[in-house]
Amino acid sequence: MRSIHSGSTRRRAAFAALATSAALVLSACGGGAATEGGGGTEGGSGSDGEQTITFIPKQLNNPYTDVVLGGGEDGATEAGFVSSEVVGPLDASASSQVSFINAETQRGTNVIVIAANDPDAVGPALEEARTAGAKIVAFDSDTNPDYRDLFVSQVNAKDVALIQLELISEQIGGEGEIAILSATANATNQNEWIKFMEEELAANPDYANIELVAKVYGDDDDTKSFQEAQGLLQAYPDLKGIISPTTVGIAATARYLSTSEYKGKVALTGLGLPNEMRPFVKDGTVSEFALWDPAQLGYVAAFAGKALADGSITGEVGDSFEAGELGEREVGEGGIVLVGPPTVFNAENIDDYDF
Ligand code: RAM
Repeated sequence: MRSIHSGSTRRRAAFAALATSAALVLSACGGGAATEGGGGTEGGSGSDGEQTITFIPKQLNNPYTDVVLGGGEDGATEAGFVSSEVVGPLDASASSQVSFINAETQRGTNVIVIAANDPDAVGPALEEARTAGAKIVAFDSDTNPDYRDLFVSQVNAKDVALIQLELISEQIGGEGEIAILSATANATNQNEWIKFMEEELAANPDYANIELVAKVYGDDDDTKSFQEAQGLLQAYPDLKGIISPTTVGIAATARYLSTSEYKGKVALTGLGLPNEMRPFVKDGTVSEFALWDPAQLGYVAAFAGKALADGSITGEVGDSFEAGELGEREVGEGGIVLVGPPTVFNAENIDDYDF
């Protein structure tokens, strides 16, 4: 649905410092968090609600992550955390986050916000953190629901899939071969979107003449994504379009296409950052792509974490909490809090956005 042009993005050009405050405040809480198992008021905090929050993104060297974390830092401050930190791996492989989770457990961090590189690989470490009293908020990419209190999701996963199919279908005139260039093969968010895309391609008669011929993985690594894009066009000379549901993948693919013979002939859409995609929209490599406001994801996750740590919600369906200037948010089915909506960016509106 194209209704999704949003006028309400907060547009935080939030290339915030990745390492927010260093490890100072932790001495105030120490192991206090480890003593409170759950649910009560002021639960989990060491002293008078002085709670700490740590964000563990999929990877640190990702411009999308920087925007998400800028919103997270703002949210953490506004929600009243005494310290907000960011730790995480440089690569998005399945188990790369485990040691970071363990370190937070040892420090007695009250709220861990995580974008899971793998739904299960982080499970045992998160269980230990919870046993020690931490609240777990997944955002961007969910864990197995058993391991977290809430998942703050961009947009309903199926809608994320559908908008990308609509865009590619329009751009290739409703027929031909397409491929998906994803992030890592184990990322929960990517795999959910791809699953919904495959189901819709099979079920929706509008897409009967579109054939998904390949799924490849650039691992949210710029060089690998670029090479995978190149490889796709060599392997599938009739390819009409590429969907890349990752900001790293779509930018690398656009860069490849922009100087290749395929520019303007092979369509590219997916999920991208306006600031990264602007040159490729202006030079005609890309006509339309989508994304939500990443800063809002971090912002809402921080407020969700505060409500959990305060014990004002437990993550049950129907729980609600105030998310600062974004207003009240409710926990839906599956313990999911939606942020949305997505915006479609094109030559007409891309200059209105700065993230
Ligand atoms: C990449 C990551 C992230 C995803 C965005 C759209 O930066 O894969 O998880 O949500 O793209």
